[in-house]
Amino acid sequence: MSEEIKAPEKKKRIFSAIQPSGTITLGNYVGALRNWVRLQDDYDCIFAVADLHAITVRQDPKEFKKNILEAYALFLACGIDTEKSIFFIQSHVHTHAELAWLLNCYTQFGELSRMTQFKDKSAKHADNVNAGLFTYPSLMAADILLYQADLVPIGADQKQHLELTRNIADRFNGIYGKTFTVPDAYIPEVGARIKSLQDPTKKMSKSDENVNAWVAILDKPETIMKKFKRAVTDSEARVCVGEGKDGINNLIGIMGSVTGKTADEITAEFEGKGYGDFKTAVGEAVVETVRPIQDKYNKLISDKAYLEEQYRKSAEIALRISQRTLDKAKKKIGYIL
Ligand code: ATP
Ligand code: LTN
Repeated sequence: MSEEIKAPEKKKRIFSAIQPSGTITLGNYVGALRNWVRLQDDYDCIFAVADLHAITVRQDPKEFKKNILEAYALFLACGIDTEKSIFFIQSHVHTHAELAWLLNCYTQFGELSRMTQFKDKSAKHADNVNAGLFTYPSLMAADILLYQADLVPIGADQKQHLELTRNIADRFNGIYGKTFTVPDAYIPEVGARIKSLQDPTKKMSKSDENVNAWVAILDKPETIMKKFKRAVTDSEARVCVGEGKDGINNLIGIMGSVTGKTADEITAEFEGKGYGDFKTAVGEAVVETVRPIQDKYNKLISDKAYLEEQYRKSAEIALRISQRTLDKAKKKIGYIL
């Protein structure tokens, strides 16, 4: 009997990106970054720092440059490994801007007008409702479609953009024949949504002007402790999950996400203890989680040559892969290559 020889199964491809629009928060870490690190073994992963997207909102040049490199180094410090994954800076790979232009011509004004992020951000930055803010989703579609990604890990707020990406891909494929893989969203399990420490009905967001609302991965231990001590809670003074206890629910969620403990275990542990003790314990647990990341980050950020080697190497591979898709799309449209 001859044994059947099976070809090794091809790993699915994942693409995701994050904007360097501020300092990376605990919310970004728990909701995105940490999952990306875990996905690296099972998928063929391509990640990017989406710096082209970031200028849809005005950026201070010095601060912006610092944020891009900080995000890159921080991701490496968290465990993104350029031996396993491709991890590049979006503006280093020119195919993104080029495909985005092409896709703009296959995206309808009406579709872009319906995007909630556009409506929210144009209300928030009423003095700078630029065309880039409007066409932001076609650049995001280009990011994804260039790599023929099967899955895109995103937060719930990006679902609408992914839906539009799928529509653009379908439309293009419908006109010219199969050119792009139509990607699926990959949304992590619920419970990973960290809320603002000052208004726990809102998500923790790096662009929140109230610095006490978020904890940055690179915040000093004493700053982290201070922010947790100031966290908004309720007047019941019982550490347990409950309705109307958004602040405590959030702190329990944070504690659970950094220690792996369940809400019941946490409740049992803090039975009879006050909120002050609990806040201190959550702060300490977060400090312990970020400590090794910060140590690694500090080493990386002082070695600019190493960082450059990593992002240049990844950009080169990303360019090679994405150029194939771009050429394919251009050929189908009728361009002379
Ligand atoms: P901004 O304030 O600039 O909108 P943000 O902090 O809300 O930034 P995004 O850049 O929109 O973050 O998101 C990056 C990734 O982090 C997304 O995958 C998103 O789902 C995830 N993320 C952001 N905030 C949280 C949060 N509070 N809890 C869990 N995941 C989050
Ligand atoms: N819009 C996303 C960041 C982003 C992205 C992407 C995510 C840019 N390009 C491609 C997934 C795939 C955000 O603001 N979180």
